Amino acid sequence: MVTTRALVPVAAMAAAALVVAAVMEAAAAATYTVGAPDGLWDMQTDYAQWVKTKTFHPGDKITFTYSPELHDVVEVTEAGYGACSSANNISAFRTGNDVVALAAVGTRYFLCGLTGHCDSGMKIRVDVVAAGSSPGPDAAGPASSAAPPSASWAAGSAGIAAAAAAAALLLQRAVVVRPFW
Ligand SMILES: *[C@@H]1O[C@H](CO)[C@@H](O)[C@H](O)[C@H]1NC(C)=O
Ligand SMILES: [Cu+2]
Repeated sequence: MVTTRALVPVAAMAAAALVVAAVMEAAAAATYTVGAPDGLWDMQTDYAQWVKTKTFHPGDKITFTYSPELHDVVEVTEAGYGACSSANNISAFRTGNDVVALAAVGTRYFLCGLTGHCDSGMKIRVDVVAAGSSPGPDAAGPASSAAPPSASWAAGSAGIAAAAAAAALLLQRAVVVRPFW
């Protein structure tokens, strides 16, 4: 049936559109409050542990929330991070609610510039990975407002396959019932 064949590309396009929508949903930007929910930007939080529960993608943001009388935020190089030195910093913030955009893939380093704080562990290394990259084995973290990308992707993929199959079936039925539309 010629009409059915003509509709196959339409079904394929519908399925493709659903896949595109799912990819965009999976890539939706997230904002993470550093240290939350158990801590913030403070002297107690284990940031190496905290980042393990997250996967950061380009477009995400991190927010440093703290009292500006007690702390600040300094973005530094890897060397500055290792040495706890803000001397050659990349940028510095001290509003108490500093939002930093993670625009590109790469590693970002932040520390508190107040004397002794970085040495006490108030430093964080943030690895920003390409969208679609799966998180590491430790990444199944608790209490993130955003669902883990791998989980949402798996759920989304299953839903898309079902939706695409349903769309294709509906299109075929439409041809049988109304051959001349
Ligand atoms: C950042 O570096 C500049 C020099 O480039 C320096 O003047 C400034 O004090 C540094 N900021 C902090 C918070 O250390
Ligand atoms: Cu501090």
